[in-house]
Amino acid sequence: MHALIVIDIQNDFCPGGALAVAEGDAIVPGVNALMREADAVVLTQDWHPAGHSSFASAHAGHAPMALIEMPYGPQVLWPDHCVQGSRGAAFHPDLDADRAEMIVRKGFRPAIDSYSAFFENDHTTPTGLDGYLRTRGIDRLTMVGLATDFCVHYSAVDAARLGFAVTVREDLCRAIDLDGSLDAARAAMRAAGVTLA
Ligand code: VGL
Ligand code: ZN
Repeated sequence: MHALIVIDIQNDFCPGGALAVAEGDAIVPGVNALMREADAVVLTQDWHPAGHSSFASAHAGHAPMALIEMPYGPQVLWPDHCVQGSRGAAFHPDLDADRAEMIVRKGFRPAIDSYSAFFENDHTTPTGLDGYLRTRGIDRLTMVGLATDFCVHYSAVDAARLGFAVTVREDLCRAIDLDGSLDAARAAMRAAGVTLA
């Protein structure tokens, strides 16, 4: 069984959004088309409480895109984005979200960020997606979405480590590319056994 995992195609990651990824909206038609070929479609939704610890605004003296040390490791500080219930946190209006059988929300714990669809950034707190996929008999994953070098990257690496066969469709992803993060993400995904297509 094969699932399409659609990562964070939300207004805030699209042009005009709070953490806009260049051409983030350009992938929507291709993602919708791919949904029709999958046995199951899962969407992820970045879903932060106001004042989340990954927001630069929650750390006096730090600007967005600064890197700080959190108890669980290094953390990029982001502009406020994907606040629960906001328009920015909603899926892109053209995304065929009705096709999804499961929506995984992540990043809702105030003190910890979550890039991966499987684990929070401490790499140990699970989201429950692993159990959902396994109990449905799903063993192959195709990943698409935003952003290639953060949430897609961490989700793909975790999925491969958990034993799924993972393909990332790079043509249906777009990157933030912060200080070489896209090249680093590609290398990490390849090293984890992820197929980049
Ligand atoms: C993401 C930064 C912060 C992503 C989420 O979806 O890649 N990036 N929150
Ligand atoms: Zn976020």
